[in-house]
Amino acid sequence: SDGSVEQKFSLREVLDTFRQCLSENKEVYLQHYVSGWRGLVKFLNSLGSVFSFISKDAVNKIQILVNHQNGENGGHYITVQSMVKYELENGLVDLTKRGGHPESGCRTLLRLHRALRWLELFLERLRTSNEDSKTSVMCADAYNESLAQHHPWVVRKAAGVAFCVLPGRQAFFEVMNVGPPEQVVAMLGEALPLISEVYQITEELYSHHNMLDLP
Ligand code: 1Q0
Repeated sequence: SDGSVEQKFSLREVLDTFRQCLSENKEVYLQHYVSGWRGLVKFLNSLGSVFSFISKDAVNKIQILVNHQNGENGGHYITVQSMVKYELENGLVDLTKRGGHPESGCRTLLRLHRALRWLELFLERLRTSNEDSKTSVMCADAYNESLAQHHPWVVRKAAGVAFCVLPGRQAFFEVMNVGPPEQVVAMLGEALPLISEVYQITEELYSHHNMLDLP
């Protein structure tokens, strides 16, 4: 390696942050969750300005969570579990309509959580794709199956336009910065169960607290 790799996106790094996300008793560390998203945003930014309306929203949500972590109650924002407990017990979550807590950790994380499902579906498609597969189609299919259900028409339209200018499969694999396609596929095979587990744990927690539709 040539010393410049640190600044570049690396799928391996993102994989590592999602690995670090899970504590021994299967709680999700907020700090690593946020780092994982930072890495993905770095990747998204490298794809060009068409994607900036997406990365801006992601960065905004990341920042809200970081502010909670650095705030005076930051001690409660160590894991997703402790955050949920703290915000619910203290009435810090708008449960049915937007009101006094438009930037709760719970509603903010829920948006990233839904996007994580998109990521899981997209990466699984990439993993099992062949040379002729189109990234735009894989991305759109994954989106329609997940995030799109939570987005209004105008956002779905804009997302559809952005997907059309995604680089092809080979270029995509190259920016992942892992090595030849076989290695990318292997790395995806390793990353997916971790992403999936983080997703499942969060999904169950939110479902348990009836928080899957936070406004
Ligand atoms: C590679 C192409 C990336 C495509 C990302 C798909 C997601 C499209 C989402 C478009 C919507 C963004 C505009 C804002 C929407 C918000 O209204 C919405 C709801 O929030 P709120 O406050 O209004 O209730 N926000 C969201 O739904 C959050 C969306 C976050 C998306 C974060 C995407 C980060 C991108 C990652 C690129 C990953 C590349 C994967 C391959 C790399 C291999 C590991």
